[in-house]
Amino acid sequence: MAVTRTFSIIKPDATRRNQTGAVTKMLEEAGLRVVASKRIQLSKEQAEGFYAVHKDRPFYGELCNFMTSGPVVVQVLEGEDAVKRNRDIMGATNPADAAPGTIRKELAESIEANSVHGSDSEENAATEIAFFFNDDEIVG
Ligand code: YYY
Ligand code: MG
Repeated sequence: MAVTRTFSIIKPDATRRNQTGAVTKMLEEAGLRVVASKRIQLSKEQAEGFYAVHKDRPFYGELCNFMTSGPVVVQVLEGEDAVKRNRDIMGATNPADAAPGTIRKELAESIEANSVHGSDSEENAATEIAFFFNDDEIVG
């Protein structure tokens, strides 16, 4: 299995609860290395652009509002099979369905305020990393 990269967001519910470290610790304990990280306030345009794939879904407007409701931490994670490894430690989209020990089960509030984003494919990971980071901001 190759060392690859994925893109993660620590969402506003988690930054509000001061759980940036708790989330990052779970990512690191799952074998992922943070090779880029910055705390930012998303603009409405950034949130809408980032989640454009969901623009026809009923939750799109609320999701974009939520993602701009407070600071987020955008991160590039590196590790063996990083996309899948991150999705596994994140848990199911709805915390109520997430397995014990996953970030969403242990920390998240609701299906919307679910603490973390993670890329769902290597192709999307590359696109999402480029949305927020220049190459010189990523130090492996
Ligand atoms: O990749 P993941 O975050 O697990 O779920 P997606 O289906 O890509 O949805 C993105 C995001 O949208 C989800 O993390 C919360 C929100 N959302 C929602 O608020 N209500 C839904 N019924 C489905 C998704
Ligand atoms: Mg998704």
